[in-house]
This record gives sequence, C-alpha cells and structure tokens, in this order.
Amino acid sequence: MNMFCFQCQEAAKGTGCEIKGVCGKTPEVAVLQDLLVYQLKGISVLTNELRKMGVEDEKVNRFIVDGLFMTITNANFDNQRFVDTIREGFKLRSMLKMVLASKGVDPEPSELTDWTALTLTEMETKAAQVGVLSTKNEDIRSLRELVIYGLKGMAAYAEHAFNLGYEDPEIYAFMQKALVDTTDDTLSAEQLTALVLETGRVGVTAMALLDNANTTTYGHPEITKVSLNVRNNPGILISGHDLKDMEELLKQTEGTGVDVYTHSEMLPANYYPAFKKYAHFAGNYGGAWWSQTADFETFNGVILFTTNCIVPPKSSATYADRVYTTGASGFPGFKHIEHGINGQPKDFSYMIAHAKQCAAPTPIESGEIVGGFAHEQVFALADKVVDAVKSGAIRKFFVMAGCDGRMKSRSYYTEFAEKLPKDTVILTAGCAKYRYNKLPLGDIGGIPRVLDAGQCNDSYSLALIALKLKEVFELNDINELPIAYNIAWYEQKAVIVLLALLYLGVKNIHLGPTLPAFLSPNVAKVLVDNFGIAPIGSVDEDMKLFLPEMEVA
Ligand code: SF4
Ligand code: SF3
Repeated sequence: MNMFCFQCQEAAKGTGCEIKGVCGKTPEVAVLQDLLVYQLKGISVLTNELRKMGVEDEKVNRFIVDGLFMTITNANFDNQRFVDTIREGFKLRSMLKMVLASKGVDPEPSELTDWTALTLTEMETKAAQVGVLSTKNEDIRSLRELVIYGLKGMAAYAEHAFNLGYEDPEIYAFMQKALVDTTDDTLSAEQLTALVLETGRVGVTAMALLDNANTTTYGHPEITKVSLNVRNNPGILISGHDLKDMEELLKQTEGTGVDVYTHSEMLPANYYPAFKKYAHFAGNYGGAWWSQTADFETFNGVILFTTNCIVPPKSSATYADRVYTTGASGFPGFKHIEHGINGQPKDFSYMIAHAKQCAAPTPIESGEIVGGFAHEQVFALADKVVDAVKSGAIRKFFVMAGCDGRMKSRSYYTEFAEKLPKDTVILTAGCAKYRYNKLPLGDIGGIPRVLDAGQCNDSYSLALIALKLKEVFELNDINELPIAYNIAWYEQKAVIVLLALLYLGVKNIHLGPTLPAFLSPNVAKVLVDNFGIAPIGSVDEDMKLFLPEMEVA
C-alpha cells in the first residue's frame, strides 16, 4: 500500500484511497500530510506543557492551525510546501524544547530524525507507523479520526478569523489538547466519544469567532442580487473562502481596468456591504468547485485560490498557467502568493498585471441569483417569517447546507429541492447550494424559497436562525421546530459543522450522499442511536419521511 486516506466523501470504494486520491492527491502528498499531522501532535505535547506554565506562543498556535488547514481535502497538493512546512515545524519544535529546558522541564525525548530527508519509500514506512491505520482498533481509529477531521474544519475557521485579527486562546488550547488526546492509548471509546462532542462545542466557539470577525470587519450580509453576466474587461476569478484576500484583491484591482468575479464558495462575498461598494466587483462566474475545469477554461482570465477546493487540471487544460494560490492552498505549478511581510497586504500586483493581458470572460450563463440571508438579515425579516409560519404559508424549513461534489448521486439534492412542496423553504450555506440555487423555485409572500446564508463557514448563521425561531415560538427543544436537516458533506469543514449541530442538540440529521468511510459500524451506531443520524435514501422515500403529513407533489 502506498497511502491511506479516508477523510472525505470521495474515499475510494467507500473505504479509503490506497493508491492515489480520488481527489488527485498523490501518495507522496498523502504521506507528507500524515507526517505533518503527526508532527503537529508532537508539537502539541510541548505547547500543552508550556501552557500549564502560562506560556503561549502565537507563532506556534498559527503554525498548528495552518498545518491542519493545509491537509483539508483539495486545499493543497504541493509536496514541496509540505516538506517546507515540516522543516519549519522541526525548527519550532526545537525552539519549544529549548524554552521548556530553560524552565527545567525535560520533555519526553522523542525521535529527532528530519523526516524531510527521508526517501519516499522511507516516508511511506514512517507514515504507515504513524498514519491512520496505525490505530488497529477500528472504533478507536474512527473516533480519533472523527476528532482530527473536526479539528481540521475548526482550523479553517480559526485561520480565517486569525487573518482578520480575531483569536481565541481557548480554541488553540483545545485543538492542541485534542491532538495529543488522539495519541493517548489509555483513553476509552467512551472518553473519545466525549472528546468528539467537545470538539463540536469548541467548533461552535470557532464558528462564532469567525462570524464575529467577518461581520465586524465587513458588515452583515444583506439581501443581494448577484449578477451571473460578464463584462467586457479582463477579470480575476477568486475562489475559496478567505474574505481578507477578497478585500485585498478588490482594493488592489480598483481602477486597474480588471474586474473581479467570485467562483464557488466565494459567491457570498457578494453579500457583504464592504465588498458590494466596489464598481469593478462584477458578480459570480460558474458553479461549485468541481465545475472549475470547465469554468476556468471559459473565464479566460486569472484565477486566485484562497483555500480549497482545487481540482488538479487535466493535462489538456489551457488555464493552468493562469492559476494562483495563496494562504493554505497550493498546487505544483500554480504560482503561490505569500503573506505580506510585517502585516502588510499581500502583493497581488504581478497577478493583476497578468490579468490585464487576458481576454474578457466568455459568457456561460446570464441573469442573477439572490442571497445574503445570514442571521441579521433573517432576523430583520423575522416578523414576516414568523407570520408565514403561523399562517401555514411556510410549512417547513429544510436545512440543506454543506458541500457539493462531483458524484452523480448528488443529483439527489437537485431533485429533492425540485420536489419539495411549494410551502417549504430551503436554508442553505456552503457550496451544496449550487445543486439548486439557480432553479426557479419561487418565493412565499416575497420570501425566496432558497435562503442562502453564505459559505460553509457561515453554517453558524443557520444555527442562530434555528435558535431564534425556538425563542420566538417559545419552544423547549430545538427539535420541536418545523425544521428538517438534509445535509450534504464532502470535506472536513462539513465534519465540524455536523459536530457543532450535534453539540447544539439537533437530532435526526440526514447525511449524504454517503456516510463517512471513517465511521466504523459501532461509531455509526452511536450516532444513529443517540442523535438519529441517518443516510439519505431515494428522494421519494426521504420526502415521505420528512413530510409524512403532506401530499407530496
Ligand atoms: Fe481520497 Fe478524499 Fe483522502 Fe483525497 S481526501 S485521498 S479523495 S479520501
Ligand atoms: Fe465546498 Fe470544497 Fe465543502 Fe465550503 S468548496 S463547502 S466542498
């Protein structure tokens, strides 16, 4: 076996990728990711010791967050970046050991081999010793990895918040404690299950932190019609999730004759007051992440990835030399834009100059889509929404948040949205929305039937909306609300969203298009028995399950 990874919904054969990632991850990158995660656990042993003495190291905290984020599915395929990161980790580890030694603490002597000097075969051997399958008991392995994937999602939120100057020491402390806990052979399945739920609790904290960072910095998202048309200028297409990058790009492109368009998960940037004011912010181009191989061809201009999801370009692709990455994202051959030095903005000038030489985008669709229904905007409409529920005009809400993906079976979500009765409303966030956000689903008394709160990072909004409705309707339990959860997942940010919802007490979530490969039968049973989690069935079966009282069209 060259590698083993089962962290995403595309895990080969529903069990795990062993030869090459279905996502395109090479065995070499998979091995380096395993080693990096292992190294982060080791560094956390040291930071946990230091924290007990009141010592917190900002740089190391950020390194751990960024290291985890880099290993999220489709974020980074660049083996050299992983090698460089692991080398940096060794330096930080030595520094932490010296600080501990200066305090009279002799941390456990641990292996000092510089893994980056190993050959690939040696790295594979090492990865097999420390990677996922090194935990032999499948239930313990499942629980450990559930925690790790939750932490990866949490790291994404923490990094976006950090980029805007918002941090919470509790999040760093928990991440590092949990990383070490996943190596503790004395922890029972019950204790690890508790750790999983605790990961959900801190996930809520991280989501709240990011929500506060985004809305304090850029204002609350507001109802917005987003253009799908193109203009005649050359353009830059920005993808991923990082709003700080969005801000810096809009500032630096202003007055240059280059327009800015969003792709996939950057669509919700259109809803923020701070971004809408830019005349050269032209709208959205294309669909969810997996459609990039077609969208980037016709966009003609420059593309900037700020985070996941990157699809490795086909050998016939003509756009590869027009793609840039920044932050945790990377791909061999794509130009990488580094962080600004000493808090200065990133320098996008080379990329902008490149864009000026490109042709304007080719139109692929037209019209507009409506979004911007994050918590404050929905609260502003609360009276209208509550009246519609009380009068029966809105029968039920369906939370259909999460990820999109390229599997054919995801047409389930389009069909489900189409078949939902007209007195139901979809609450969404994440790129899952692309399965139905361009359908003519209409509105209910002026309330659109698809309310898009934003990115997967904004799933917190959906939880706040549910909690607000619970308060307005004076209910004791969030599960008494007329809200059903039919969530699509793909990568690890969806894992932390799921754990956060479980922590908030949400029950009976349907999860698809398939259940995670990393859930062992026993762990899946715990989730089914305690939380009512269920896989999706056929659209018609699920419609009957969700709406037993209704005549379904
Ligand atoms: Fe396979 Fe998903 Fe891992 Fe990629 S991230 S190697 S597709 S399980
Ligand atoms: Fe999408 Fe990758 Fe998860 Fe942010 S862009 S939701 S999959």
